[in-house]
Amino acid sequence: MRDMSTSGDLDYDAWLQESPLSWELPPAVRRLAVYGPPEDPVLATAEAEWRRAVRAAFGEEPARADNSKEHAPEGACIALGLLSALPEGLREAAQIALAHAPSDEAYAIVPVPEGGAAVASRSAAGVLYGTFHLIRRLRLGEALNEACTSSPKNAWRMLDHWDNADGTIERGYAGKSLFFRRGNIDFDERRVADYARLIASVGVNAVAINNVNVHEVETRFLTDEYLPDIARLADIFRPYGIRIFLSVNFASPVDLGHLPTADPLDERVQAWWRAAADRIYRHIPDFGGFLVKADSEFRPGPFTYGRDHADGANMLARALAPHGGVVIWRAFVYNCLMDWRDRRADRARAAYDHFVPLDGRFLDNVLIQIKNGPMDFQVREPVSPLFGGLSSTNVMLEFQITQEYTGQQRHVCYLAPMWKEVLDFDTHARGPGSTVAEIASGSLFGRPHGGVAGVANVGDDPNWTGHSLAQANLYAFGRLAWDPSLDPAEIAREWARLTYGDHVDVVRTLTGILMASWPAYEAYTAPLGVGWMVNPGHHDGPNPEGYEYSKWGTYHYADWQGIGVDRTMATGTGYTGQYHEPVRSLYESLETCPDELLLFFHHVPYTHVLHSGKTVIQHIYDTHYDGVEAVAWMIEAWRRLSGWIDPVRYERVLARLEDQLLRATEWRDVINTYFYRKCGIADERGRHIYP
Ligand code: GCV
Repeated sequence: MRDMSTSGDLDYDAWLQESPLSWELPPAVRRLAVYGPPEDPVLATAEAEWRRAVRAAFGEEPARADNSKEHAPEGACIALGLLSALPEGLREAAQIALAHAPSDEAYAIVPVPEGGAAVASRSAAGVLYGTFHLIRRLRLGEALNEACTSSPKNAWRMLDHWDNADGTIERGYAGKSLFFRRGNIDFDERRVADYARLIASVGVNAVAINNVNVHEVETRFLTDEYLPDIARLADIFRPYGIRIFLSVNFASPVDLGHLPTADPLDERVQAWWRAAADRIYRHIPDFGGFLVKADSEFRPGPFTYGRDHADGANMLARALAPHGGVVIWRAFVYNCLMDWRDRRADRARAAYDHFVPLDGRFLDNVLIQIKNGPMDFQVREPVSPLFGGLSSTNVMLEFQITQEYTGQQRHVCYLAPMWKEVLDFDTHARGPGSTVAEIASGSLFGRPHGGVAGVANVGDDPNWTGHSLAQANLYAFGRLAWDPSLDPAEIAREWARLTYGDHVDVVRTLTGILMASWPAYEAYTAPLGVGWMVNPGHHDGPNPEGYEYSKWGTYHYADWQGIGVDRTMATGTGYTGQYHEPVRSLYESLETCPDELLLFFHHVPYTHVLHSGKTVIQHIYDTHYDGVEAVAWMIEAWRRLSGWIDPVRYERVLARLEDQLLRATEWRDVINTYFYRKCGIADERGRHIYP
């Protein structure tokens, strides 16, 4: 493979840029002491990463400082080490700093008495995360020795790849798979290792390598034919503290094992899965476990045998338990053969209706993975009521980093502000403060497992993510999964500084574009929470009735008088009843329902007046013009950076933004015309809406 990091394409290094720094090499950085078993691969990665960062920044590597356990290092230095291996003087300070850190992956940075800083953790992975934090500080010109402790809020911080064995990626917008080609596990080791370091640098510790839609070839990943190669992938991820998962086909005992059934209560089936798990762990001793999409969108599952999701998940969990593995079972279960004529049927209700009755029945090594909203990663949805609906079950929050419904990486759409709203959302499940962040992590209900997963947005494009600015989403995902209290604008600033350097206008402009991008995308696409106005299949571009009369349960019911789905308990599908009070009443009432979700919860006339004071129809017209103007502003702002950004990245982003303007204009005109034709109400500002 082309060595991209030295070919002038700075996008390849993403937020781990290697340009020289303009300031003097600080004395402490000249020396490095490492404490812990030299054979530990993760500790070795921490050391290698620090050396690499110092060499890139200052042109020379640190010398080895004395690392005897007997006494603290003499003189200023950087120290990296396991708490148990640190010398007395450093250990005490680090011990105090880590005393209340709940996770073994937590790290502390403490000053070294004679100058410099020590990164310490109870685990090698923690040392690695702390080292990457120190590298951030180094690149940002911040004090290295400022004391801090950081503990991940979520035990699992996971990326789900929807990669297929043939090399395609379902909903992928950045090229082909990093792991598979032409039906084989076939990868560029260097590229996978570079990916591992990128995601480890933001705290990711698990990767599911294949699509939840498991086809024929991927079903065979559980066999000796494929496992040796999968083990080679695991070997690359391991030194970065990352465990791998496989998505599995629930019908594998039939498809692979030639059993007559995949019934989870059948002993032959149970034995088959036990043998499969034993085989996997022989190849990959730290294998994470299975990710399962069952009884969803035509995937096989326990329903075929009259069993439920708890029966299915627990059977797999029992097979993995002796090895310390977990089952991540998806809650994305709904009837995808619905009848649009039935206004009482509601896909939004499905996950809650299926899983709440099973609460308490899942084993401790099962996590139910729940999409952030009740539908499917739309630009605006309410939070799934399953958060707070389940209290005796481990859950995991699923975001979609890949921009299926949010611009397919042709539009810039920085998703961290949306994710932050989800994480901060108060479900009131245990009274005020019962946020999704507290639930997903497991803390609110005292669950043994929890986490956040994101559907990966990367492929083999030279810049990883197709749109260079979509790298910010990958970065922000990791940062928020580690610490949901972070501010998305701050993350954007940090990403911009690390990725594009510290020029004040560059940072301000990039942060401004990112922060404006989700609101802009929402403004020129599907209004007021209604969603789904996309072309069926590929989900790109405007098509207001693309999903209206389909079987997928995705309707907006626009007619000549009004639009929206009545999901109230009083007159609609009753979906609002799945929330705890006071959220339930907030959404139930037209008076209190927030504008941005109005059409998700209510069917209203176009003349309905929003809290903003505008009618629904005028809001639709105005936001569609505003959204396009926001993109025009982004282009202007970006152009002003010409000369301040290297030409490759500058032109690449400019081309995407210019294309986005055309696409946004298309959205505006199709949507505005659609509604104008429906209701015949003119734009009060007299702009040209195509008849
Ligand atoms: C992987 C949506 C997407 C599918 C995806 C599915 C899921 O329906 O369009 O591509 O399948 O969600 O999350 O399972």
